[in-house]
Amino acid sequence: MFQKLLIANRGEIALRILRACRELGIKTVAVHSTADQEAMHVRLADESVCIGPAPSSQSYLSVSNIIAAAELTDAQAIHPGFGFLSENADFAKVVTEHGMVFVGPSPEHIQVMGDKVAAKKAAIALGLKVVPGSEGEIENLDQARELGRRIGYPLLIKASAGGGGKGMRVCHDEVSLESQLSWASSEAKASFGHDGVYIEKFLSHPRHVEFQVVGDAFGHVVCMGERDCSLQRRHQKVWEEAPCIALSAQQRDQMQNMVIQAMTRFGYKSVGTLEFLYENGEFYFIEMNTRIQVEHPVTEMIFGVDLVKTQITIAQGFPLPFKQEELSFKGHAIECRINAENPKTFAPSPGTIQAYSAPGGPFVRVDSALFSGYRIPPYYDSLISKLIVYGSTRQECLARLDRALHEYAIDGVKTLIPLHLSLCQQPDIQKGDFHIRWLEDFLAEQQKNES
Ligand code: MV4
Repeated sequence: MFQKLLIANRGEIALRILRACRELGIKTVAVHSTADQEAMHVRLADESVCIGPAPSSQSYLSVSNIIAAAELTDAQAIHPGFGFLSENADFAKVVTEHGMVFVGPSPEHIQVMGDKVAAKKAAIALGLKVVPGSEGEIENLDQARELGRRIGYPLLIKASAGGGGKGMRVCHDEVSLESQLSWASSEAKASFGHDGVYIEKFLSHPRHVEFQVVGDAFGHVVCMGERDCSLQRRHQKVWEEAPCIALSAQQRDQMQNMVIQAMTRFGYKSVGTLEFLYENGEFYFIEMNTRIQVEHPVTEMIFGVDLVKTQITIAQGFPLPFKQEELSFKGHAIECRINAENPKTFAPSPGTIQAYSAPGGPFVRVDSALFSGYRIPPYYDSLISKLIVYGSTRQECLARLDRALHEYAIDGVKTLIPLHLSLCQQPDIQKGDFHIRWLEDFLAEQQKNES
């Protein structure tokens, strides 16, 4: 059992972890930059340590400062949250080498899934279907040409070191293949310091569907269904749902069994998410995230499971507290990401919260570290709150979401609340009829109508 855990993060996820620890009887250490002196996670933790100046490179990303803070406070474990050091295999290794527990998977599992080509190869070896494409990195133009003739255009060129959409390039015909390849390769070199690229068949209007898995140290793996995260802008998710209404119970069952089998073979331990593109009734694995994700609450709501507590107890060496047969979901949940941003331009809007009043009532959850008078620093991610709403049906969930958004008052900064309110009114959203391009198309259409 851990007596004390250090939270190597900030904002709402630091609070989320802190709450899980409190319920488990684990003392918490918050770390913070000088810009976060007044932050809620610092106030609520049992202890706190300042780990450096405002820029995250010198604080939340500083491995040595975080390790020093953990040693200073005698923490036995470090929870990385998401972002920052959460998918840094070296950090996970260093934590272990200092005799502490990293609350996450092994460095080896993080490493494999962090390299997109290695991840795809691993997925194939584990029996998952992937998007047709090159087996590894592209060696030369002839190889790319041959692939294009075999699988057909359009193609998508992706950076092996990429992820999150950086260094991707669509290629519509063989004529432009050479130039697109060199574009993608230089972009990859510039962004990631590695110019390797691989090629896939380009799927034009898929949904982004991701499956939540949890594995323990005893070789048991469970799957808690899926989330539909298609509504995103520039690879930033904006709205997430569980379940994905496009799936039949049979399809879900089949996919769950596939990912359970794959992750059991992989020996995966901790929470994780397998991302798929879903088009024309088929799933194609694209990436795996080896961390707790921003949108985990929608799964918690429909399964009635605390994923963060489960993640921590597994890291402590306890077995999974449930079998797959004991898991089932009910109803529907939606999460809206509320960023401190202009809802039309998405320009960041840091500043002071002049007045704050969160929505309430049945089946409404707000994961946020905001309070009245809080100053949102300009240094970090603009996510300031997640509004998560549950309904026994999707329709009820949407009506509740709309009323909760109307209740939510955040004065002093611009937020995405007006965007979410308008999304609630869109017929496509009400029908659940969308894909990964939908939101950007909608925003472009809105702009056109305004000018
Ligand atoms: C794709 C794709 C279409 N076809 N792969 C975006 C980032 C990375 N996670 C993979 N991504 C995509 N891969 C093929 N073969 C479209 C995307 C994509 C996307 C994927 C998930 C969620 C949002 C997206 C937005 C644009 C493009």
